[in-house]
Amino acid sequence: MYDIIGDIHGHADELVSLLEKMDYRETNGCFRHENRTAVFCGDFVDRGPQIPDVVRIVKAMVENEAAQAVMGNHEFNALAYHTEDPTTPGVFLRPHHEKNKIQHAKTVEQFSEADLQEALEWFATLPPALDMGVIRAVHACWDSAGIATINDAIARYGAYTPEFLVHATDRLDPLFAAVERVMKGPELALAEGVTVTDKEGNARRRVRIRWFDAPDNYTLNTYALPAELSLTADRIPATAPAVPYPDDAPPVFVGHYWLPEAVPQPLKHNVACLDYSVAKHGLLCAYRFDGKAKLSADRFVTVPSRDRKDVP
Ligand SMILES: [Mn+2]
Repeated sequence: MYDIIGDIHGHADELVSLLEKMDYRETNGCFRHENRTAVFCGDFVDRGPQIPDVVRIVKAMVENEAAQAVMGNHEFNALAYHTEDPTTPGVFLRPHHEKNKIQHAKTVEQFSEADLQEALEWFATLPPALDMGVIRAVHACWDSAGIATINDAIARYGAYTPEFLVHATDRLDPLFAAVERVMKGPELALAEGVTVTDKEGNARRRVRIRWFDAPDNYTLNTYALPAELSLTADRIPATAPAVPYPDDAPPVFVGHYWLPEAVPQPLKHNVACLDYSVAKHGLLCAYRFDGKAKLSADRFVTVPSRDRKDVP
């Protein structure tokens, strides 16, 4: 059976606490459980204080078959950030402008150049999604067409090579849209002049959405994920980029959404997000899958962020 783990973002102490809480033990440099497998939903790097430690722990678990992992948008961004545009020397496929530099700064600071290179090589082996039959895992959105597009490109270019990354960062290329949807999730454009503030303090003109539900029973403020109470309760345009997740499909686990709640619960009976904002005074979160297709709030396990203000 599987223990699925959300965004870690360089919080290695919390990761070790969570693994130990679930009875994983470290032997020969690798955490493992005698009869369970960990599944990581991506976003190992950026933001936190112990990024190389997180990468070392997760990579050892994956390489020793104690865990599986999918790529998060932060690993994808790191690959593009460190890959030069083959046609324009000195220019990188993810531009080195201020916002991107700040988002990735802690990773660059904490790794030696050689260790960063090794980490990037490992990121390039991570699949965009995992389908184990009984469960599925993806960083942001289970978009079957997008996942197929990415897997086809991996087969064609041989992993996330510079050639793959050139196409994946070209806004006019179908691979760009596929990566956006699968690793970053579909987003809904807000009306002219309306913005929301994200966790990094950036004003955004688009919101992340409950892609797994059709928008019919929601209004704009509740269709946003997490809910954005600053938005109006307007109807949602029928063109909203939903990817409704079938009621009879196996449970799918995602990270990515920075959920603020203190008590995790499934987003619906077969969809759960495991990102409870450990990088912003929240929780590191896992789901202990017990074989039941209907997800349940009592299967979540959490560890508070060490920098939580309300915990001594
Ligand atoms: Mn994240």
